[in-house]
Amino acid sequence: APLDRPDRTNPDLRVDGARLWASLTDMARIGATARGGSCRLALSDEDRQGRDLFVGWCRAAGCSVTVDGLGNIFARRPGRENHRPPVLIGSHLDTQPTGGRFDGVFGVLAGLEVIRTLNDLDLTTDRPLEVAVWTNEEGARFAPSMLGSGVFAGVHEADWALARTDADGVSVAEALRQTGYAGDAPVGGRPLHAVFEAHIEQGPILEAEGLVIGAVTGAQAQRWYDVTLTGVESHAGTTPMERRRDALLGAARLIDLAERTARAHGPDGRITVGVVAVHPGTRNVVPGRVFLTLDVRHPDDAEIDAIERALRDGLKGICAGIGLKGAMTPLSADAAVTFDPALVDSVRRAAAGAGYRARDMVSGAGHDACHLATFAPTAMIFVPCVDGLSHNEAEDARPEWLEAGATVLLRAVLDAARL
Ligand code: HGY
Ligand code: MN
Ligand code: MN
Ligand code: MN
Repeated sequence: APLDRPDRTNPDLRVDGARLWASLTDMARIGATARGGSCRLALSDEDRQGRDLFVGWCRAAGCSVTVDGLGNIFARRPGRENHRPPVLIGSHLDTQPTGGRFDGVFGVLAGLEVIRTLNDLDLTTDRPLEVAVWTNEEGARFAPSMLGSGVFAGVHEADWALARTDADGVSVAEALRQTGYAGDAPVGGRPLHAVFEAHIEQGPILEAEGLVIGAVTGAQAQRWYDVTLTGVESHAGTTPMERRRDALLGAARLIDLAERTARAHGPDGRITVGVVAVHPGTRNVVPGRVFLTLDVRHPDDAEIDAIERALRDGLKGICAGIGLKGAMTPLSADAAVTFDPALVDSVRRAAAGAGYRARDMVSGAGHDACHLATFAPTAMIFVPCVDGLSHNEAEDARPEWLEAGATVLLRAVLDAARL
């Protein structure tokens, strides 16, 4: 029934937490892993099934759905003035291979829950609303991460992104065709009035402080590099240690240097080597070539520059010491983000109006919202996750946390959608 005061001060204005939880449970059945997590790699058949499920739900909720050239999905709910730029709620449905049931999915389905709640209230907003699913946020199948939102926001060129390939050489363009999500809508270039992304914190702070809402003021800088170390393959039995040009020894020294460099720039410096490929990879050949990845994070751009210098200089020294050739190639570099202060404040007020204590915080994880923030006023809403664990099949969140986050999202969106 329509609320007489459907604004953020109305204590009764909240989403249907049970319906949100049921949708998350239905989505989690797609790509469910034996250990209770999710595996829906970007533009895989599981991702296609999840996308199809979401699109069906949006159509059933009265939305029109468009797909752009990067496979980004936009479910649109008309307002009174549809010529005006929309308020957009977005996140991602793709997961890590051993991902959880909430990372990304919560933000997408919280957006759908906002639409469903407005339908229940028979409430028409002034501005149109859109719920977006951004392609390849995780960067697990195709690198770099946040690819679809990056092209939409003008951070990456569409052709470069479409040509990115996975480990089997399948391109983004080919995977879009295979899944039927090679849309014809132009990518980006259209104004958005305001952007919100609700997400689990993927860290321990909110739960440790007994809080349910984080008003995210920004996100840390992150850079991805490809590293190749080249030495000489040789016989494990006949090559004396002092004559070896062992690429894997070089990699081991670089990984140790990365650990020490992150700590030297602590407590916020973080460096991860997630992928190591050894060539030829047999037991009795001294490795001639190693490929590895570096994921470098720090809240401060100057610090991340210093970390990069330390890694480059260190790599040179390691290679000189063993007689290797080393190459460290930047793949993506996202500066530290500051979200829109007015929208962040509307998140704080929406939380207060709904009766939740909130705290400001900076995101340790990267999000699609980070790219969108370079394009339009953007803010994020965090809810806790159990033990702060994420990018793990045991990722968990309590229904009441998710209901709170979606209720705050509803209120902040209503605020932003009002003329
Ligand atoms: O890597 C990240 O920070 C994000 O979770 N994809
Ligand atoms: Mn995510
Ligand atoms: Mn993630
Ligand atoms: Mn995100």
